[in-house]
Amino acid sequence: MQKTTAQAHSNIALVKYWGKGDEKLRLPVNSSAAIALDNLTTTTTVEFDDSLQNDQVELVGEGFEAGEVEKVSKHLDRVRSIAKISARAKVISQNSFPKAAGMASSASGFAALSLAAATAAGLNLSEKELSILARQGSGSASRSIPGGVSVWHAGISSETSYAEPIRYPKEWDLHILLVMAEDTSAKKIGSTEGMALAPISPYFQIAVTEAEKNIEKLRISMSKGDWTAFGKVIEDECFRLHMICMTTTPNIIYWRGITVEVFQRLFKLRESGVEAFFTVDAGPHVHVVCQGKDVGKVKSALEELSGIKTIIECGIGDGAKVINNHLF
Ligand code: 2P0
Repeated sequence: MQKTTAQAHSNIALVKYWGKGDEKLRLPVNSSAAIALDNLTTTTTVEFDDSLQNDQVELVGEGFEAGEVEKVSKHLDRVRSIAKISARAKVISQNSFPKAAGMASSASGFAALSLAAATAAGLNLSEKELSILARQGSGSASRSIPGGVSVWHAGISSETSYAEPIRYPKEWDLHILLVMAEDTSAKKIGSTEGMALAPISPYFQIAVTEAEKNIEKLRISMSKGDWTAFGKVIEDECFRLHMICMTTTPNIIYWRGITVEVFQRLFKLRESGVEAFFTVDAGPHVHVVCQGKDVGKVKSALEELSGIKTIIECGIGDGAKVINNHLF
């Protein structure tokens, strides 16, 4: 068994995962689609060692909370079970972005952990098998295995619920601006907890049906190179997710004032012919999806607003990969 290090990127959903049909296997109620973000990366080194009594898990510079260590150990159990080994592991992980900033680290985290642990355990899993494995650690991690632009098929079983890359028009030169809000004061209800409440919404079933339609619309817009239609799907999906959240009990509003101000500024920018689109996950920050040629104009427009902490510019990230630079 060899010490292995893997790297994976976070991803932003264009068609959202928000609800599980099977909690234990992490089977989603609908398919979803996402873009991997090249500047948001997790690097993880894993080594199985027969002399260890317990798994040793560390997140460089930040530390894990107790529940998170347990989740990592449970994920290592999945790998041990496939590889038929019992050795405990040393795991050190590092994010290129601060966890406390409220950006999704579970997607890149479980994707990197899956590849590093599987390889360290002597397994040679296919991309599909790795996506299935990563999904069980954290749903969105399934999409960080292929990277690029990917679709996670909801499936009807563990073996049929995985992500694969889909083609997108390269000439769009897709860029994602992660607009970080200063105001993060909203009550913290994490994604796992928030999505467990989703079926309470009276609109939930309709929303699930809409998500599958939106996957198709997204595919069609990309195959036709129809940027405006692509953007309409992204923004409809943002509202679909937040409509579910706002109509559960308790009602959840992840947005802050600045979140809506960014929407309004992008609407205004559209009047001048610059089409940039927004999407928001379980927090106040906005991901702006735009074409490379428009990055400067979008940034200048957003810089007029107060209440933005910082803007992180990302291109499209590649899939999870093994690298040679170990963290220990
Ligand atoms: C997504 N999110 O599609 C959605 C949209 C956040 C908002 O997937 O419970 O950490 O570990 O499977 O993957 C974040 O939730 O949830 C997420 P679990 P996960 O990206």
